[in-house]
Amino acid sequence: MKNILIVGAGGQIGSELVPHLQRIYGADHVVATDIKADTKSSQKLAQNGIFEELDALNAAQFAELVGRYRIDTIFNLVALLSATGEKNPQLAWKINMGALLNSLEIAREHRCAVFTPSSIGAFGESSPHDNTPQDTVMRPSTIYGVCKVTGELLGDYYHSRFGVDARSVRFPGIISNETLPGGGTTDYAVEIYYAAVRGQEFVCPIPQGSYMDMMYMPDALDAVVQLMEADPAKLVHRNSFNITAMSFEPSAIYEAIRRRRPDFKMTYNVDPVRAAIANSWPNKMDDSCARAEWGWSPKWDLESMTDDMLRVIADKYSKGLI
Ligand code: AKB
Repeated sequence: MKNILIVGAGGQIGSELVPHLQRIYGADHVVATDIKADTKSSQKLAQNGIFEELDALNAAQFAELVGRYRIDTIFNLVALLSATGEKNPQLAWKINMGALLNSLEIAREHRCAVFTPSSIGAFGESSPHDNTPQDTVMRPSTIYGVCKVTGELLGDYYHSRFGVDARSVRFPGIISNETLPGGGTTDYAVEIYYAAVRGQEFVCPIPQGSYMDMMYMPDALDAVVQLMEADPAKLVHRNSFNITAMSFEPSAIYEAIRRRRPDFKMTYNVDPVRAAIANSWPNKMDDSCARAEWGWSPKWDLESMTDDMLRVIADKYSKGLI
């Protein structure tokens, strides 16, 4: 990777992936783009490096930027997440598939590599829920999942048909302290830390006992770079690799926080849409193919992540930054 373009850079993953890539490849080699230039995260990206306003559905503008900056690697992070997608499935399809198709087509024309995340959301009720295999039944019940499975197939198609170096991981819920996620089913595992630091009771929308795979952002960032730098000859799979760092259900994260903040309180007000989505997803994926093919090995678990999340968020809170 020499010159990198990130579409949808202002979101939860992009706002941390951009500085991570800048540290490794140099700020002059990373172009962050987002549909809105006036959000807090876009303004921060613009202050710290190259930023361009880009609607990923505008193929001509997208291609012009790829040509102008001599881009060789595209990171497509544009997506409506699982719960938001259910509110407007047609829009979710238009945005999620439109951004991906443009990324792959422009990559074909300009000979770029492409990273685009898939998700645990690509699985469904009929997939095995425990130790969900890399290759198994994938019949998701959400439009988000339908887009993810289609995207995985498209990535492999562009690779076999046109030689586009398309790679992807199935991300679990990503937990981070820079930019909040929005509209996902796993968002509760981020929001709970903010409530704990603010001294508020947390009302959990996910039912007790509903296990999902999760990962702390530093591991997610390492995964992306490690996969994109992996020797292609060693990749049996491409789109997309199961990766996970931990699996827990709401009472486990609540207890982890309570061990550090004994006064913290959580109650449940289950959101039926999110609950149904969570229950259709894996409890825990088998990520042995990622470990074998490109050395995936997460560093953070629930305990170390909880220490770090509470420390970082409390520090921002004490400085009035959140
Ligand atoms: C969501 O909850 O929709 C996302 C995901 C797991 O893909 N965080």
